[in-house]
Amino acid sequence: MTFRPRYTGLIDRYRDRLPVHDDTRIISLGEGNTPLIRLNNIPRLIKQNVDIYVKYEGLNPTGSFKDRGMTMAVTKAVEEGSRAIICASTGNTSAAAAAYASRAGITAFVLIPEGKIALGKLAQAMIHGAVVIQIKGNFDEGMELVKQIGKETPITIVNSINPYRLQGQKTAAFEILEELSGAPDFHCIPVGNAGNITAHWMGYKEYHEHGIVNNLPRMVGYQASGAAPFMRGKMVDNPDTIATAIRIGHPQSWDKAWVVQKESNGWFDECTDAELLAAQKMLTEHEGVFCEPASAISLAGAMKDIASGKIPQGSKIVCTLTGHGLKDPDTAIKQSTRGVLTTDAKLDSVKRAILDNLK
Ligand code: AN7
Repeated sequence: MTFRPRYTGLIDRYRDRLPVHDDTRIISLGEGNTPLIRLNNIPRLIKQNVDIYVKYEGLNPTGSFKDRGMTMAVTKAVEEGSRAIICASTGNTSAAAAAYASRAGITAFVLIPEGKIALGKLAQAMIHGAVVIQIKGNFDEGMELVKQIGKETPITIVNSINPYRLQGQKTAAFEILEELSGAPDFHCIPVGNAGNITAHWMGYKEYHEHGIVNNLPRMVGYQASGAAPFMRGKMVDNPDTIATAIRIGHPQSWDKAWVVQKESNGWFDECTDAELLAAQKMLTEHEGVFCEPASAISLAGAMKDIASGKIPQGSKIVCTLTGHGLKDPDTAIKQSTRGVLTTDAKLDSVKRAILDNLK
């Protein structure tokens, strides 16, 4: 019997494509290597002849794709002698920053918008011991404050304006290319600050330029209608959506994402909260995959663009599911149709509950 070496995280796996040295102390929690799941039921349900895969990034150590960038950003912060990191966050970045900071033995300061962060993410930042600063403002205002603090103090910013973040995140594209032995026709992805769409395109192009694959996907970025600066063609000052992760009106990678759109011959589109919630539910009920509301916008958008013919029949599509559904238990419980049945602890009562609910 032969044993494969233990998976120790994406920096170790893609060491020669990432900015690390042989003696760099790697701060890792075993991130990356997430499943690419082929949807078996949804294409049939929507009566479309397409091949859809979901890249389930919610299975990273802190439950979102942010871990890919955070392992790199915190590794470099520690290498450069930093003792503290800071970020503004709609939730997932703060959870990842908090976890990787405790792994490294440094301090994380996180600025979050008061009342607009999903419960699981807040719990993560708190339990990992981050200094959680709730501001009476939105993500965009928090981001401006963090940039000021970055100028005035030696604290390292770990938002995606930190270039190491995108380096780590590009590895998601490597994994997809390896698993599919080439690029999908379309890559559909939620867009908030637009760091992730930018990082994926970097990863796709890198393998293409090195001749590892010979095709590239068209990148399609989706935003929530109430927070869709790429659709409006300008910044949005009061973004709002139930998908709090992407409640962002001033994307930090604005210029970079427009380049991605042009180079990949892709496009941006928007979905309503009702559409993204419906997609979240469809994935849970028909595929057994639980992602958070913001993540489901990739599938919601893809389904719209398939229905309209913008994504043609026969296409191979990858949708990134950026975060785990457990991040936002409140929305999940509100979305559940069946609810919970309460009965006496008696055989008859339980039997009746079962018989009444047989499919
Ligand atoms: C689940 O945590 O910006 O377009 O502060 O948590 O790279 O910003 C989160 C973003 C998509 C958007 N899906 O990615 C934060 C934060 C989920 C997210 C996005 C986020 P970008």
